[in-house]
Order: sequence, then structure tokens, then C-alpha cells
Amino acid sequence: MAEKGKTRKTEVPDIVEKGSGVRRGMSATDLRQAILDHLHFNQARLPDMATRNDWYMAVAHAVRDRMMDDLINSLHYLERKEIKIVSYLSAEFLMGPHLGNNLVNLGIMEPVRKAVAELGQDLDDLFGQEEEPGLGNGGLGRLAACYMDSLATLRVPAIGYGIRYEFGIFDQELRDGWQVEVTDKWLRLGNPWELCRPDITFQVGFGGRTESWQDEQGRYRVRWIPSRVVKGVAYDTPVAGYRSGLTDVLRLWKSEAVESFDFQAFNVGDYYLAVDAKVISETISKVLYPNDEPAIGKKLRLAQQYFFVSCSLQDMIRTHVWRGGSFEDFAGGFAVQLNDTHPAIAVAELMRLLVDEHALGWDTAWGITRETLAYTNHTLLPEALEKWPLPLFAEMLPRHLEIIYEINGRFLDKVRRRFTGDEGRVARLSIIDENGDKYVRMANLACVGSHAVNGVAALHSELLKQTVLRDFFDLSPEKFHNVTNGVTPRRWMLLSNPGLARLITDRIGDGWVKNPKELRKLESFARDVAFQDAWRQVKEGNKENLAKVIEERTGISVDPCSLFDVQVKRIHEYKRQHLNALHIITLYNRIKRDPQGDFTPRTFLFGGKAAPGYFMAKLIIKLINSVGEVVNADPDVAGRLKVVYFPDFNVTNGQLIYPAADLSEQISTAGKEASGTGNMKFSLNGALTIGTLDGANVEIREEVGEDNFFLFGLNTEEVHDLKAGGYNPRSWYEGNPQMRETIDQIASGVFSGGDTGLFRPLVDHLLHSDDYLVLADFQSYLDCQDRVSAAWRDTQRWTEMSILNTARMGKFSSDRSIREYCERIWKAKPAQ
Ligand code: 26Q
Repeated sequence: MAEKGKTRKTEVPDIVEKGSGVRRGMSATDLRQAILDHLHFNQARLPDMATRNDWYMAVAHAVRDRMMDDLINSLHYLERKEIKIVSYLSAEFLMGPHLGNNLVNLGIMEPVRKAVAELGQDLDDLFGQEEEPGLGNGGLGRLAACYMDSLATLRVPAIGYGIRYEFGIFDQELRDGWQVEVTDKWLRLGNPWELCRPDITFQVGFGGRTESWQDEQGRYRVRWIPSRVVKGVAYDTPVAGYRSGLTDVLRLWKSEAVESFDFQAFNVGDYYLAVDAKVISETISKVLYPNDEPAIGKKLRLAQQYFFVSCSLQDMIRTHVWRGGSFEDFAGGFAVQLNDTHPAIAVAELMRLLVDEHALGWDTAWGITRETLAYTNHTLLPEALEKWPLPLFAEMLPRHLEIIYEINGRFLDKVRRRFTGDEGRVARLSIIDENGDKYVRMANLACVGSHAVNGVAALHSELLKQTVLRDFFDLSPEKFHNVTNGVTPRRWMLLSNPGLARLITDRIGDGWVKNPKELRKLESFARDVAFQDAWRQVKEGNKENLAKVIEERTGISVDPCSLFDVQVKRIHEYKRQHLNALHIITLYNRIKRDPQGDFTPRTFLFGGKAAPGYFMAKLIIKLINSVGEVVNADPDVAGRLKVVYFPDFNVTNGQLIYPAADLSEQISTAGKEASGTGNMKFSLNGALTIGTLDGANVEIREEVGEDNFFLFGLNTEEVHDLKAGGYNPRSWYEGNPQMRETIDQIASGVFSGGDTGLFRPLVDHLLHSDDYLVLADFQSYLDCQDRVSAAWRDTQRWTEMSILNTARMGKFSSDRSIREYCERIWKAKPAQ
């Protein structure tokens, strides 16, 4: 329930006046004055005394001011009941730094740069001051951020709902080659982009018990009496579209203690109990969970999920009622997308709000719920499907469990009517897992409670239907969709690769930014030698920039003329960073055998965080660093091979790395990577891909053409057959001398100062189970890498392929993805 004090709207002009002056003006002169004013009135600093952070804050506030007209106008749209609002529910939003992106989207990069320079500051320095909000683990959170950019750019009224974690994903440091996690205190110096809305708060209950009662009309009703209540407070961050005049909002919830709660305790004299309650309440939004292995949950994580989902749904209902909508038409007012199962509790919560709080009948509420919700799946790994131990669930959300039982009972009745006698199917479809310890299966809940279910790449969506969601597909095939992921060309090209963006725009105009299919026009210049030279120059400049940063951060000097071979992404066995490492060792051995030989110089760049509890992933990081230490220091190598682990891979670092890559490593075991989005960022920036037929690689290859993509490895069918026939990694090892050599070297301590124990677990794993078929794909990978090395030597051909990659990546704009969601799933339209 919203707190009191909300005033009814008063007459406001439809379009707030745009203009000039210190709050709105877009000229360098106006901006300069605006920055000085903010320095004075917000930071309370004279220019002489201002720190770099003061300047950054002043600039950020000046920019934020210029987003307010569009934000206020957009909030007015939300009041119109004929407009359908898209609600993107996500436990993660990996937004990356705001300042640069907002300057690009508002179209004021140059005047701000000038204004800042006139004040004796350097805009790039100020960019460096921003702590990026790392409120996500990786792909899924970053996808949500790209989608917010596209929603605003396409003028779709939308709210991104999530959690305002006080600590985002940990910062990664490397000590002695091991990952060390450091708390991410991103709010330490304040966050100029968010607006706290102390008046937009909702209460969320936990625990306790339920009671039934009869209302005046004699209806059976249930009341939930929670044992604990916390308050969610809204924090809004405006998300400007790219020159679209529409600004959407990211609304993140912070948990706080309910005032009445501590007063109660205070009155009975237990001050410390009151303070305890406050601390516990505030814990909910304290920290982002790293995606750990396996997905079986922690209590606090479930509390987080329920907390943000409940606040968000209450907020939607409040808005809907406020704009005069009827409950029956809730689905006409909101399309709610569940970003994976993390917000899947929305199914039960929306039912609870409609049935218990607003007295709708079950069937009506169920119709509304299913029509409103849609679910995106992001994984094919069965062990990554979320499930909650039943006792934990029952204790924290007793009413929701009752509702889930009711949903499940009705659902399974229907299943039994259709598939009479097929109790195996019933057990698989059930929302409750009853094989041994009982669990609530969140993917099942999401499928049952949604009108649409989608995967994130064509292959992934097909495999979903055949594997993890097969029974649901059999039941309701019409629900299943594919929406291939995309990335925003604003952040991932315009902002991060301004040199390339300029070169492209000079040739084909700037229409590609909103309509990236226009990049195809570059095809006709792919063999143009002058254009190729200019193209290469941009890439070399980007590589030089990166080389400088690598040297600063790691002390390793790399040759910008070498082939930059890059694998940046979360560390996971299925992504096979260790396959990449085996290749490096093979190259090293070749050089050692023939030190005078003619080898293609390569710089291997790795980046990515491992989940803190994922031992094998951390050992892979150590292995890469250990191989690097040996290779980088060996005089025989003479700089022809360098191995770099770039610490703390995040959005900011990604913006530096993707534009500087020549080769993009997308080498997951076929059938394991749902989509990948880094693969798109690389290719868009002119890197060639070495990859398997996995996730969106399949579609990338289709688009760029098979001649412009380095394919290797088993496909999903072959992976399946190999495993079905009893895969024995040891025989692959024994049959391949090169592989044997590299693995033996790891085992015998060549990269661990003679320590034969250090990498033993990894070696054992490869030899005895090798779940991700590293050994089976090894030779194919090696051969393919040899083709890469040969291709690199034909500079013109390589450049042509690079240009063709960029030219043909239009499909992978997140604008295309969002259009598909709007048309096929949300039935939402751009605002006029
Ligand atoms: C689950 C339970 C408890 C704690 C954490 C989690 C958790 C958190 C984050 C589980 C998974 C994630 C993130 C998953 C993810 O990023 N998946 C990626 O999504 C991308 C966008 O669709 C795809 O491109 C990638 O292929 C997929 O791996």
C-alpha cells in the first residue's frame, strides 16, 4: 500500500518547456555555467578547491538536469490509461557508467567536453571518476541494461524494476594469480544519477501465518499475518533514449525498517531490539549475490526476490488504479517481463494481491496474471534452474506456498485430464519437486503463470523445447517464442568506439545508429584499400589505448601490432577458458621447439570474474596467470606471445577492450551458452569470431557469412551423441601427443614451479569426466586457430573480413530484440 500524502495531479502543461539557461541550455556556455552552479550549490566548493569528484558530480548533476523535462513528460504518459507500460522485472541491471552514455544519447558530448575544458578539466578524466553501478553478474544483467536503452530509444513507455544493492558485484583483484574479492562500495561518494522517492514506498511481509475468514458477501478469504514487515523505498534513475525525446525510468528498491516497527519495540523499552530490526530490514538490499554453483538458494536471496517483486507489483497496481484502470484490464495496462526465474515469485504475488488484497475471484485473477506475465529463460544447464527448499519457502512465504499449491493442483488436474495415467509427466511438470527433499521449482512456476515463454537465441529456444522445458512445450507449444538477444549500438559502438563510429558515419551517414541494418552499406567499401587503411588505423589506435592501460594495470607490455586474441566473460567451465589456455601452451611448445620459427605474434587477453564459491573457475584463473608468468618471461618467446589477465572485467573495462580486439573467443561447448552477448559486441566492433555452433554464434555466423567466421568443434547433436555413447576423455588424451604434452606439463608443475598438486584437480577433472568436452574439441580448436594465424598474415583479407563483420551485425541491435518483444509478446506500442 502506498503511504499517505500523495497529492492528486494539478494542471501541468502537457509539454514542459524546453529552453536555454542554466538548467536546460545545451550550449557550451550554458553548460559551463550550470557546472559552476552545481559545484557551488551542490558540492559547496570553489573551483580552486574542487576535487576531481566534485567536478564529476557537478557535471553529472548538470547533465541530469537536462534529462528532467523528458523524464517528467514520460511520467505523464504513464498516467494515461490507454498506454501499456512495459515492466521489466530483473534482479540485475548492469547499467555501466552513466555519464558518457547520457552525453551520447542526449547529443551533448561536444558542448560538455568544451565546457569542461574551459573550466580546466578533462572530460575523459571525469569519466574515470565514475564508479560504475555493478548491479549484475554478467550477461543477464547487461541485457536488461541494453533493453532499457532500446526501450527509451524506441519510445516505449517502460519501467525497469530491480534492487538497489548497496554493494554490487565484487571488485576483482589478482594476488599471486588468484582472484581476491573486494567489496564494491559504489555508493561511497554518492550517486548523482538517482532520485530518492521517499514518498514511493511499499510494505513487504515475511513469515508468520495465514488465517481464513468470511467477508460480508460470504466469500472465503485468506489473510496473511506476517511476522515481519519491511519497507521498500523507490530510487529512480532516468534512462534517456538516443535522441528520442523519451526518458524511461529504472526504479530500484532499497529495503528499510518500517517506522512503526522500531517504535513498538522502543516503547516497550527494548532499544537494541529496535535497532536489530532495522539492521535486519536493511540487509535485504545490501548485496548482490554472485551466481554461484549450484543454484540452490540462500534464504536472503529468496527474501530479495520477493521483496523487489512485491514492491514492483504494488507500484504497478497503485499506478493502474490511479490512472483509473479496472483490475480486469490490468494486463492492458502493464506487460510484465520476468528476466529469468529470479522474479518468478511474481506469479504467486500477483495472485495474492488480486485475490487476498483486492478480493478478485480466483479464475479472474488467474486470467489476469497469465495475461500479464511473460518469462525469459537464460539457461540450458539443468543445475542452474532455480529451486527453493520447501521448508525454507514455507517459513518465509506461507501464503505464497498455499497459492502455489492451489495453482499446481488446478494445473496438474488439467495435465491429468490430457495425459491420463502419465504420472511421470505429472511429476516432471509439477511446480513442486517431490523426488526426495521437496523443492519449489521456479521455472515451472514461471511457465505455468505466463502467457509467453522465450529463449534468447534461435538454437537456445529450440533446445529449450527439446530439453529443460520439453514437457511445457508439449503442453502449450503456442506459448513458446524465440527472441534473439541484442546489444545497444549506442554504448557498444558510438560511446566505446568513437573512432570507428566516426569513420562509418563519414562513409554512410549516421542512420545506422538507430537503424543498424544500414551498416550493410559498408559492404561496398570492404575491399576499398583506402577505407581498409582507415579502418585498420582505428583498430590500431584502440589497441594502443588498451596496451597502455594493460601496462598500467598489470605491468605487462604488449605489442599493439600483434593479434589481440580476447576472451572476456564470466569464468565457467562450460565457457572453456581452459581450452584457450591449452592452445596457448601448445603455441608455447612450438616456439620452444623452434625459437627462430616464423610465428604469428599474439597477445592473449583474458578477463572475467569467477563466482567466489566456484573452486574450479578460480583454479582456471590461476592457471591462466601461471601460464602467463612462464610464457611472458621466457626469452625464447621474444615477445611473440603474451598472456594477460585483465583484472576486474566490468562494463567500463569492456568499453575499452571490445573495440581493441582482433579475435573474439566464443568457444563454449555446443548447447551450453544460451546466447552470449559479448560475441555481438566484438563482432560489431570488427573482431572476427572463433567459435562453436552455440547460442547466438549460430546466427552471427549466418549473418556475417561462413567465410568470415572461424568455426570449430562439435555441434549440439555430436555433443549429445558423444556423451550418449560413453565419452572417455582419457582415450582422447592418449590418442593425441600434442594434447598429452600440454596436459602433462600442467600436471608436472611446469607452470607451478614444480608443484604437482596445484592444478591436479583440474587435470583430474579433464581426464576423468571432462563434462564440457574440452579434450574432444581440442584438435579442432587447434586447427582452427592455425587457420586464424594464417588469415592474420593476409592483412587485406583480414581487414575485409573485419569490415564485413561490422557491416552485417545490424540484426544484433537490442532495438530489434525490443521490437520483437513489443510485437510478439507485450503487444506494446511506442508513445506518439
Ligand atoms: C541464481 C541463484 C542464486 C544466486 C544467483 C543466481 C544467478 C544470478 C545470475 C543465476 C544466473 C545469473 C545470470 C545468468 C546469465 O547471465 N545468463 C546469461 O544470460 C545472457 C543473456 O541472455 C546470455 O547471453 C548468456 O548466454 C547467459 O549465460
